[in-house]
Amino acid sequence: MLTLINTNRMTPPIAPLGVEYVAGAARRAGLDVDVLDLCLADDADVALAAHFRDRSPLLVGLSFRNVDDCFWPSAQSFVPELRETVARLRGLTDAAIVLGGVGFSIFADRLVAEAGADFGIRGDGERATVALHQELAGRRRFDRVGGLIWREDGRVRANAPAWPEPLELPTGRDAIDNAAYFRLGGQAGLETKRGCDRQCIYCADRLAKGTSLRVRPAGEVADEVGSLLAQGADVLHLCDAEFNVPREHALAVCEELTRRGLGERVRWYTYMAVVPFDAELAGAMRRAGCVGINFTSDAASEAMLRTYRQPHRREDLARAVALCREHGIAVMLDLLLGGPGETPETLAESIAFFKQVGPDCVGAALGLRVYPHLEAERIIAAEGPMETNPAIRRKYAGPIDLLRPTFYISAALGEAPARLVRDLIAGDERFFEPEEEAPAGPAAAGGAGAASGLAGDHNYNANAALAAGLAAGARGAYWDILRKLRISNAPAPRDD
Ligand code: B12
Repeated sequence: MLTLINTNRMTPPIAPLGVEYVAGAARRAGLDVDVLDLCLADDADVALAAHFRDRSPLLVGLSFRNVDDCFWPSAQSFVPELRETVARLRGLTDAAIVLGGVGFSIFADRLVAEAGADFGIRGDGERATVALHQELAGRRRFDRVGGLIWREDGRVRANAPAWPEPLELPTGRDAIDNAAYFRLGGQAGLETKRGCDRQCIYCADRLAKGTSLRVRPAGEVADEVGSLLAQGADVLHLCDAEFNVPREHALAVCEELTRRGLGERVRWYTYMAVVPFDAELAGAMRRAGCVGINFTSDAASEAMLRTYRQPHRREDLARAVALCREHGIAVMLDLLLGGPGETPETLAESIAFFKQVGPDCVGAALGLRVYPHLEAERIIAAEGPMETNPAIRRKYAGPIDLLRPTFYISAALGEAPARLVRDLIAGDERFFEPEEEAPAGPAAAGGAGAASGLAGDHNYNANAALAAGLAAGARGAYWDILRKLRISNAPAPRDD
């Protein structure tokens, strides 16, 4: 028997897609699976106690999606909560405890010990969880479980990450309450593939999903859209890192959705790379139901695009926005400001260009979340010890610990970089602006457990404006809901 627990209680609630795929695969393999969804529980402790009162599973799996909210200066970490949940579970069950999830996989080597779990699975959970359950019930040959991290003879052992190919996932979507998530969170997620072969220096996707592109058959994706529709979820958000990588797969998925008439029955949003994108793909996406694209655009300064290792140039950005306009697709551009080498001049160049190309909105994120094992970490480390690097922003003292929210904002932007960015945005309503640090300094910024309530930014963690929009019936990608709220001038709390 297996119990899977969703530990992500962030609001607005996002359905635990990983839990659903793992539960579906485990049931298909014949396991008796319970799902305990702490996000939908009023009181997590009460729900945990009630669940284990009359159940004794062999294995309990905890899904850990967000290590933190990835936003400076909010910088809220969820590791303490995870640690507490594991400790509480120890008092409720003798079952072995395994951790998994995208956030877990980024820091897999640290988190098993840090949270006090028995096992962790880095990468895909579908086959590995079933394999671990089998080994626990049988010969305990843990070296046969993909992605497993465990302790043996006093040392930590780790198998290669679980990134199996070909990718084949359950499509029934019946392990969690998708209707409730749709009502409360305004969208349903699904994946068309896993992995990304881009070289972006800051992106943690390669740590969790690998760099090989593992695509799902288009028919399988369409079956899954059908399952979600049957539950009333007709607004979707793809959970691929970049839908258009590889382009031919994106096209095949769109053609299959259109062929089945699903394009007229669902609306969907996606993340995309700026290239490859062309009229054929834009048209196919629109026919298949796509209504909004959030581009990983990063910058318009050629120097910064090169630093981030983006393959697109600024002209590609302008073309991407124009294509969206021509095909009736809403467009959000993400700016990643403050990376290594950013200066007031490159900042001004990017912001001016983003204004000029005419997107529906722009997410002006300031500060790179520094992750271990990525190129950005190496570049930053080459500047000297991070402890004394003035570009490092954090809310903790002592040695650098990348498991705790640690950000980089180029020192060339001075003492008040968010002010600089906001001055350059100059009140352009299409921009989600970065928040300024509290005047008392980093230690006080945001406060413990602080989250965003401002209509001005796009931190979706406890975002009050977004919550109000969803409660009023808004559906869609959060940036699209927030921008429409601004356009309609709905009352949105703003205390900046
Ligand atoms: C799409 C997406 C979004 C969409 C979600 C849309 C939707 N309806 O689902 C939106 C835009 C809403 C969003 C919001 C946020 N996101 Co987001 N998002 C993603 C993205 C691209 C996909 C997530 C996903 O569903 N993946 C597909 C599922 C199936 O994969 P999975 O969860 O990893 O599950 C697999 C394995 O991990 C494992 N597994 C999962 N659970 C378990 C459990 C056990 C026991 C085991 C063994 C295995 C296991 O098996 C699963 C199947 O193989 C990821 C990056 C990525 N590629 O995953 C970022 C990502 C998860 N998001 C991230 C962040 C920071 C956020 C926000 C906090 C941003 C913010 N401040 O507003 C919010 C949080 C919202 C919330 N309430 O939780 C970060 C987290 C990084 C970190 N430091 O923790 C990521 C990793 C992006 C990044 N690289 O920075 N997000």
